[in-house]
Amino acid sequence: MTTLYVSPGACSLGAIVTLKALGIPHQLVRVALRQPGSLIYEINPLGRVPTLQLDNGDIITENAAILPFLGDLKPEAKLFAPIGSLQRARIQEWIGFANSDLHPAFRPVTRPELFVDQPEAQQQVRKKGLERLHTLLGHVERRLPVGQWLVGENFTIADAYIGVFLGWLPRADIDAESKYPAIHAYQKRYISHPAVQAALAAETQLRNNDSAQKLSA
Ligand SMILES: N[C@@H](CCC(=O)N[C@@H](CS)C(=O)NCC(=O)O)C(=O)O
Repeated sequence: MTTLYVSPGACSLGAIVTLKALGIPHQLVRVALRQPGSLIYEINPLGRVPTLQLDNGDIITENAAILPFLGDLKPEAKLFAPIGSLQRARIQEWIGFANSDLHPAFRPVTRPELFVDQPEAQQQVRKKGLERLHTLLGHVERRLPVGQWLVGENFTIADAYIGVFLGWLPRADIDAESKYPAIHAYQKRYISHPAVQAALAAETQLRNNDSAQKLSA
């Protein structure tokens, strides 16, 4: 069975949402991050989630590869778009932005110790990181279509992915409701989407039950 290695609360949520939206039978395996000896290092040398393992044992890493791969398995679900279409380019545009800009922009804010040792220097890194995060969020805020998903009327893999990070604003002490109304409204729609609900429920199950490291669906 297709296996997705995940960690509740991490960016693997976007891949779980995609599996749920596509209705692909799968198994979720919860792994510990940044812990020597964790199973994830046997599957992905970088020790990162999401990591997808196909029935034949092949491994795919990186959201930017996993999400389009899954989307293409079921074109009729319209989570991705046909080769050569502008819509496909738009979806990839958002995925590139999430992967290269939005996701990494959280690190200096939430984990400044990755960059510098001194506490005062960490505060400075956090401050500069927050400025950059706000610049990127301002871009998202201006580009979010009202009452629609990111690329038209269909919920796509771009939504599955970006929605994860827009849900992380409280981690950076950013109040979306007062500062980014379009993001706030979008996030409410994202959370209500049935696939997101199913993915969050699965994460809760994995979190709550120590023995349920694996979950099949
Ligand atoms: N560009 C990668 C980033 C994956 C990534 O950094 N995942 C984090 C969780 S959000 C992780 O596994 N961190 C553990 C580590 O870096 O050791 C992707 O989008 O798949």
